Amino acid sequence: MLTACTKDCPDSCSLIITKNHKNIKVMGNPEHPITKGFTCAKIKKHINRLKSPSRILSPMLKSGKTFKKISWDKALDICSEKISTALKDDPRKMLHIQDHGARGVTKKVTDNFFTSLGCTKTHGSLCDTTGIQACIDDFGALDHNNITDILNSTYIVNFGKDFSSSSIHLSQIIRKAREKNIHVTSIWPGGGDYDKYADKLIRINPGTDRFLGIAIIKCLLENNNLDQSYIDRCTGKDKYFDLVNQSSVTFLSEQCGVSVENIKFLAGIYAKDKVSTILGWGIQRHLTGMETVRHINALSWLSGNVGYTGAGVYFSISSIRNLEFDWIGYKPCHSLLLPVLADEIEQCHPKIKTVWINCSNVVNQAPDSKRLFKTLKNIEFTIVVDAFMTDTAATADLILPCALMWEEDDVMGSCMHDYLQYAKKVFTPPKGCRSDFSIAKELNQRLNTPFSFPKREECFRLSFPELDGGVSFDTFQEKGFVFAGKKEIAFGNGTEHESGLFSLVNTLTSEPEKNPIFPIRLLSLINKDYNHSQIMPEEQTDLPVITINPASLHIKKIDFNKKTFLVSSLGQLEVKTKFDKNLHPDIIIYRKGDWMRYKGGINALIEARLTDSGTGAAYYAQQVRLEN
Ligand SMILES: Nc1nc2c(c(=O)[nH]1)N[C@H]1C(S)=C(S)[C@@H](COP(=O)(O)OP(=O)(O)OC[C@H]3O[C@@H](n4cnc5c(=O)[nH]c(N)nc54)[C@H](O)[C@@H]3O)O[C@H]1N2
Ligand SMILES: Nc1nc2c(c(=O)[nH]1)N[C@H]1C(S)=C(S)[C@@H](COP(=O)(O)OP(=O)(O)OC[C@H]3O[C@@H](n4cnc5c(=O)[nH]c(N)nc54)[C@H](O)[C@@H]3O)O[C@H]1N2
Ligand SMILES: [Mo]
Repeated sequence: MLTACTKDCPDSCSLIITKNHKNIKVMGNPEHPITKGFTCAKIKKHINRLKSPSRILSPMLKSGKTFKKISWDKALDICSEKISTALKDDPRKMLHIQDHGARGVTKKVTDNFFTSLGCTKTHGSLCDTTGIQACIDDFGALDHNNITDILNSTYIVNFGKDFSSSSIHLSQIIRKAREKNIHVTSIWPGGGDYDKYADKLIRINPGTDRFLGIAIIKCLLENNNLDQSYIDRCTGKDKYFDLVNQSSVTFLSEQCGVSVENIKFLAGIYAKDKVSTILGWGIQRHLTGMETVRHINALSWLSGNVGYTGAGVYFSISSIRNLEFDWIGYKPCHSLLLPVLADEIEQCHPKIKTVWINCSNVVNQAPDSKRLFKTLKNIEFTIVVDAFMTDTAATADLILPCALMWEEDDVMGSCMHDYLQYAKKVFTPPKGCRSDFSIAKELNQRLNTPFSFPKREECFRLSFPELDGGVSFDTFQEKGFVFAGKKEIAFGNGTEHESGLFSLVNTLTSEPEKNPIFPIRLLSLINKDYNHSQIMPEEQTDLPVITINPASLHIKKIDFNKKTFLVSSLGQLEVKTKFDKNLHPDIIIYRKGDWMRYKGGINALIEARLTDSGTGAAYYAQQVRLEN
């Protein structure tokens, strides 16, 4: 059966599921030009997730220290009573949190239902808003060339994208590019599978790519290799070139830890090649994440490597840009900043009394998990819609068990390519589990609000765009995917600012002083095998693992035969240690996603701090040490 993946991942694959007796097989759809017939590790694991013995199969109401099963009727009565009380009093006393546990049109409609109630929502994100803001400031919009246009470049420069971990379909494009003799240089702090997808690796001090960006510009300028036609189409030139002139290449090289030789090498590429510049999302999870993305955008623009085939910067695109949502309407609402949620809830006026959380394991995935856990626990009534007893579900007064991917129909786009996918329901949800959409719909009936819930298929039809060639919704549904892109090349006629000009960044923030108490930078990165925290409890039997360079001076006194603890200003976690001599000696890598309930949960050690965009979480600014 044809379906698709709705997980929070740029690849947004079209899939084929076959059932042969008890044997279920998931394959990538060979017809889909990006999926190309193969899938990733996390998709294969999803089948087990659907059948997991840990899955919650009935609504559960908190009773003393445990939960007791209750009927859906009773559960929905409680929800409507709690919510209508809050709404009558002041709708802002109810908080709705929804992230991207699963994506799609029905999730967006569900989200909008809560907005329509006038309740408090969240803004900012745990993911990508820092980089998005940088791109909007520079280019006036978030956009990039069609992803396969990378194959028309003559060189690829990759700032911190671990292709095979976060996007194996992009790694396939990179592999194809290398077969065409397009070379790749990756700039990274060490670790991961970068060596498999690069001709040259350049190790950088974590969080310092902004210095590298401006150092390359300095070399280009000295050799008269900037593109005058691009310089002419910029705003903010005086301040930017002041920054360029202020520091020497030697100083900038020291700041980022990249040799002058390698800086000149990169300048040579930007001078002579048609460059595709790829920006991983890790670079924007440092305190100066926005500035970093802006400096790399400036490098691409000023060297003339944006706006035509083979040349462009790739951060991301909006996954809903090819869907129509005008029919949904938009209502401004009171909202709290997600990356610093505990603070925001505690300081909120009016005081939050009821919370509804769906598609999010916010306690586990947002920073300062222990504090957020307590904050949510202290709220009068918390409702969590999830399929598992996550760190977030454990704060609930009422848990509603949800249907998961492939147990409901949905339609979704991608934040990397311009295809829409139809995710067809393949399995009946277990008795007792319901989709977010149907839960919200029933709640709406009980609350008797003016919000009108179209039928599921009606939502899809209303969101389906008018396409060149007139492909109908029915054809799309039958084929499982459709191309909905509007143009191949981004910024071909200048930027999307009204002036058409590129806006140059005007700051270069210094690095903070070294921290003698916590000398190691903690990079808490995604896990190849799972989407974020979507790991089943039965798989979480071992201690969390960290990776460090065996030559790091910071571990000289550690006896790895004894218990080892990762320590930050917020607490400690017992860990197992692996070694990787390619890692920057001042970093530790932790593959995030395991839960506090099972001796994991790295966000309990990470302080809630905002990046320079004011909307993103600066996870990778966290300093730590190891102890016995
Ligand atoms: N398997 C799997 N795939 C996923 C996800 C998942 O959970 N699991 N999640 C999806 C989602 S929502 C997202 S947002 C993406 C995230 O995808 P990515 O952005 O590709 O991955 P991250 O691991 O978050 O980013 C960290 C990368 O940035 C690099 N890095 C960190 N700091 C620096 C720095 O200062 N400079 C440079 N040059 N590099 C640096 C690290 O080496 C690391 O490889 O992945 C998506 N794909
Ligand atoms: N330390 C650190 N933390 C990070 C990051 C990092 O790099 N470092 N990266 C961040 C990034 S990029 C992201 S995108 C966020 C992700 O943060 P979250 O979106 O909170 O991530 P998930 O762990 O995928 O949690 C989603 C939850 O939704 C549930 N779920 C799945 N499908 C459905 C459904 O259909 N309905 C309902 N109601 N629930 C469903 C899952 O069981 C799961 O518990 O985390 C961020 N957290
Ligand atoms: Mo993300």
